[in-house]
Amino acid sequence: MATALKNLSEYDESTLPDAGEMIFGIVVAEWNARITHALYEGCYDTLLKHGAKEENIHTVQVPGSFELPAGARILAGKHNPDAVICLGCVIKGETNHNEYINQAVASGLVNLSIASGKAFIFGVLTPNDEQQALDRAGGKHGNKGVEAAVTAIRMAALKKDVKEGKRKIGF
Ligand code: RBF
Repeated sequence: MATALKNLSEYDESTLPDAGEMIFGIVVAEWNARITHALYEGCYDTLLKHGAKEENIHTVQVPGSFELPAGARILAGKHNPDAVICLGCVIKGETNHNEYINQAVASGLVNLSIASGKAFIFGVLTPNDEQQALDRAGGKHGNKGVEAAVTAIRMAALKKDVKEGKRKIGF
C-alpha cells in the first residue's frame, strides 16, 4: 500500500545521520495534551536515539497549535537550533476552526523556514476524531512525533552537507 511505504515511523535507522552535534527546538501544543505529549515522547526519544544530547534539545509548551509558529520563533531566536519541531493536534469539530488553525500553522511554519533558511517541522495531526489522532500518536499508524524527529535530523544534516559543498545529498 502506498501510504505504508511512506510511514516514516518504520524508517531505516542505519541511514539516518548522527545528531550528536545538532541543536533542536521542540514546541508542543497543550491542547489535546494526551496526544501531543505522546508525540513529544516519540520525538524526544528519537532525537536521543540518534545521538542528540539532552542539553542540545530545547522544549517549550504553548497553549494551542495556533501558537506553535510564535513559540518556534521565540525558541529559535534564543537557541539558534538547526531545526525546530512543532507538535500539535487539531481535531475537527462542528465548526471550521480546524481549517483556520491548520492553515495558519502551516503557512506560519513555512514562512519561518523560508525566512530563516532552516527547517521548522510541521508535526501537527489534523484528524477527524480522537481515535484517528491516537492511531498516529503511537497507534496503528505509528507515531508522527518520531517521523517529525527523523525529518528534523535529515533537514539539519542536509543544511550542513550543502554548506560543506557536497554535491549529491539526501539520496
Ligand atoms: N488548539 C489545538 O491545538 N487543537 C484544537 O483542536 C483546538 N481547537 C480549538 C477550537 C476552537 C473553537 C478554538 C477557538 C480554539 C481551538 N484551539 C485548538 C486553540 C487554538 O490553537 C489557540 O490556542 C487559541 O485559538 C488561542 O489563540
